[in-house]
Amino acid sequence: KTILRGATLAAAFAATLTSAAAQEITLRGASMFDENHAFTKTMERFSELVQEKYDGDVNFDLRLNGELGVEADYVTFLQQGVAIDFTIMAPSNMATFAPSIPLMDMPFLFRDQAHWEAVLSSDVLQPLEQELADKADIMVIGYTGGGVRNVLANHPIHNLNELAGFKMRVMGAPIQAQIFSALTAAPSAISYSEVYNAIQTGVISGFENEAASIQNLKFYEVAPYLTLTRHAITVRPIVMSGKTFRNLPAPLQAAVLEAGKEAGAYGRELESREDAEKLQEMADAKQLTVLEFEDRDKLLELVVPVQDAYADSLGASDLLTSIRGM
Ligand code: X1X
Repeated sequence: KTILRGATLAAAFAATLTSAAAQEITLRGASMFDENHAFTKTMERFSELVQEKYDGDVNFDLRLNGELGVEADYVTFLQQGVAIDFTIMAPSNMATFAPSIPLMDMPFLFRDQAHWEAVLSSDVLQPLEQELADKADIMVIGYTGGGVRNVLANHPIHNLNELAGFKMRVMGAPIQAQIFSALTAAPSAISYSEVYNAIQTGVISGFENEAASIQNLKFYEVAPYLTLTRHAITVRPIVMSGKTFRNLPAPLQAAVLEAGKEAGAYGRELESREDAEKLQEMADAKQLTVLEFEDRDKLLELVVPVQDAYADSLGASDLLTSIRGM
């Protein structure tokens, strides 16, 4: 007999399927991308690692290509404990449930790759994870990411003057819009699934993203100019619904936690290494024109007061100081 967990949506979209007779468990994951994207490969690695570490039967059902929606949908599913059990997602897409979590992927947080890796290998982000667990019942089981986010536009942008008034899409967390407003751009929060069409129809002139996703979803077709603002190195938690986790046998919980950490390290190495390669591939294929940005130091000056005010409003000034000091 198959038992479908969860609330209303569960009848149609069961997440963890437990066959009482066979004690067989299926964990469902979701990716907005195809099998070539680092997120998908990291979730596949996570599945393999869990199966290696756990003695019992556990199956994985990974849905690709946005079949189950985009991250803004995934966060609701995870919070409600329906449709999916785990995924990888941007903290800034979880802001509705946990206002502090976007601090970990706000633009200009990290000086460089070494700083980013030091933060992600430490437990400094634990207070933010705790808020996500308490308010959304979503657990961070590892950290991947490592893509560098740049501005992508349907026209060339070289400097601050040309960034002024740039109609761009940003992720849903208010801090994202605040930062790009401070840079004098004109940001608006638009669903990721609408970005391609919004650029094509002229509603916006571009957005900001990392190479892996620009290539995977072919955003260069509508926005072929990439300006190297290098404003963020991505932090992408591997997350699991608390409702799923609590239903797992203890040895499987242990396997999930270990596998999450290891898959995260795998994904960070993979996406960081592939980031420059993918940019080069798109440039070589003449899909993208890559432009230097002339005023990057000025960007930093404009942004720091916004970061400080945001951290202050969350009561997280000490945390921000700790991150900056690493
Ligand atoms: O901008 C977004 O919403 C997305 O950009 C990339 O595809 C990824 O970083 C993804 O996590 C999401 O944030």
